[in-house]
Amino acid sequence: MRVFCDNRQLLHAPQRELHNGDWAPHAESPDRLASILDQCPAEPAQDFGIAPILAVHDPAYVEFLRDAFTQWHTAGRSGDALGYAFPIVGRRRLALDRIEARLGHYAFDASTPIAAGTWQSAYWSAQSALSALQAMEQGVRHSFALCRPPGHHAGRDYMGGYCYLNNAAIAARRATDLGLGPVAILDVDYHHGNGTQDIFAGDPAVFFASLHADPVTDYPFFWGHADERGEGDGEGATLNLPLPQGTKWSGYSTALDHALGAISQWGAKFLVVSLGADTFIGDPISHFDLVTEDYRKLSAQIATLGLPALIVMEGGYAVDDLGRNVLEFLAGFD
Ligand code: SP5
Ligand code: ZN
Repeated sequence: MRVFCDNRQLLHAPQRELHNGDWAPHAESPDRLASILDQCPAEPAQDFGIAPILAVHDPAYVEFLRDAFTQWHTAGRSGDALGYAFPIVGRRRLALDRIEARLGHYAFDASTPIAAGTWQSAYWSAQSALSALQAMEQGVRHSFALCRPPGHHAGRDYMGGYCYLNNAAIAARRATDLGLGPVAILDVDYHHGNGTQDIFAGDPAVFFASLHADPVTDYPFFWGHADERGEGDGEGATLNLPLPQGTKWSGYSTALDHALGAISQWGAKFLVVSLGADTFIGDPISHFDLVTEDYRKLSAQIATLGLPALIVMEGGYAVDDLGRNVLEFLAGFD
């Protein structure tokens, strides 16, 4: 398995996040990468430039990501840039220039601060996904993009859920552009991949299937319900399988069968897996009960599709176990 990761993905080091009305250390720490790199060494990313990022993301949003930290400090603020006012209904495309307004305009939550190295890390995280895709163009069947920061909560023009650029969507879009499709994205992070769903909701060329904690009880609450099935031409190309807290391998595996059946029936030729290891029993912010050995079963079950698979790292916050869980997952493909 080829593995891609860039050192610059370590630069993003947000200090804290809002948790139950108080500050907590930010769960998406650079240590997560070290835990995984300990188990599987990676090759550095190549630079594919900004074009494949702009094939998914709004140019004004990308410019905002690039400038926000500087603008925050120019405005006399200290620490990480974080919004506190979010336009909940019918967001108007106002070209406001106050940094607080921009932070609100381009975010849907307060867990996604912009720190000094955020843009660089997000950029190189996306380049790792593109590098893993290139390895597959050159002939490998499976490759792993060790992305961090993660991406699946980020939409075309918004950040949230620790995510800035949607690495899986950027790779999936490029895969379809290269003629490798039809592409299916299978999201097995504990949280619903609302950004990915939103990006491809109206797109019949990309199937999106997600297994996740029921948004009735879990973040991101407003998306990932079973009745979200895609929009317009993309209707039927979105499949949401919400699962209860406490889900173990047996229940998970049954739902996975359902998702794999749908992907196969839809006629996918290329698979992107959004891999979150926050389904692990020991995860500090999540409530499923998968154990380390289950990750090999999970990938072995996915591999029964027989499709080339690009694996993109998303969440997983039990840092001490993260590397082993990811290694188990990768091993199931061999
Ligand atoms: C990519 C991904 O897994 N994003 C998850 C985002 C979840 N954000 C809100 C969860 C609130 C829990 N806060 C815990 C703080 C512990 N330091
Ligand atoms: Zn997650």
